[in-house]
Amino acid sequence: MMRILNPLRLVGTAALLVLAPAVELHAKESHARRGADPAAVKLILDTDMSGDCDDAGTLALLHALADRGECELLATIVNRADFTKASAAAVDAINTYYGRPNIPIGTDKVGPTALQRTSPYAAALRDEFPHDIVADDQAPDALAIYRKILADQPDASVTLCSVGAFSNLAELCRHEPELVRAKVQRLVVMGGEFPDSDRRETNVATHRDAAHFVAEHWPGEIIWHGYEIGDALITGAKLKQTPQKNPVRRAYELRRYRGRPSINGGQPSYDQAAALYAVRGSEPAFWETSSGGHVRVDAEGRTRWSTDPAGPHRYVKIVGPPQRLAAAIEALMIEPPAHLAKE
Ligand SMILES: [Ca+2]
Repeated sequence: MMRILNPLRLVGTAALLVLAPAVELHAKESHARRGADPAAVKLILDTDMSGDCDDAGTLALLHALADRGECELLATIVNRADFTKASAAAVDAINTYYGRPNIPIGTDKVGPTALQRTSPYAAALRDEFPHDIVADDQAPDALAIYRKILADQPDASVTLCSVGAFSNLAELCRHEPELVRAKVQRLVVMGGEFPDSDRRETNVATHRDAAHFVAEHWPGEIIWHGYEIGDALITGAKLKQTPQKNPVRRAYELRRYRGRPSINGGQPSYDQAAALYAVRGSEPAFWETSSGGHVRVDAEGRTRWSTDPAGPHRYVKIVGPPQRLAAAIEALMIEPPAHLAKE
């Protein structure tokens, strides 16, 4: 599978880092469980921890990858804060369960413009599990956290993974384009549907203007994971094997999918797919990544793909049976936190 390159970023020393071969991503897997790996992917997750519980499953997956030394969670940023104002608390509860209670958390203050709702699980995670962060509207600002975290990192070293609305990314892109250009190696987003779509995918439609702005102005590479990827990946039922004190399990108990709790049979893994790709890259066993192009967001919130070899965008397709990829994702979602295994 070809390595994804963005010509916009092939400048100065950054080019050497961007050109690191994809095979190195696989080498990281052989380093699994050796502890902190200096080559770990430096990751910031931007999540709408409120509606679908795949955000909770995604954070579980990322903590498992962090436990394996494959990634370092620099920050967990919240977008699309819900009416319970408990999204940051839900994130903090999961981070705390996995032994990382001090990962910086920021929340969006320039939020979505549509499809607001009340989370079926965020308030429960806030009320039932240890955490120490305040309500979403009182929590640190997402843009301030982005500024601080990115400024502290080496050039071209940070991967961003967005699995919700584009609100924070648009603010970052609007106010700090040079910081993004300098520090961000890659942006992986869950959003849209590819190559063609006749419907409005939620992450795009929730804040259409933000998604449009990011698609037009993001100063670097974007890998798009469309709706159709995660829709084929059913996970979550095996969370029943994890302890009751696992807040991710609780989220899957409370969020309903097709008239039943998500934990009873699982539900799609839109966000886990993007996060796995963000950390491990385009593993040939699982992914095919398109050639370059442009994603455009139309006035209705639909995504449109156009091929352009010099374009900064690519989209992803699943290779092989989705069940195989789903099994790999679910295994990471239920992996016991390393700090508890030592007890
Ligand atoms: Ca999400």
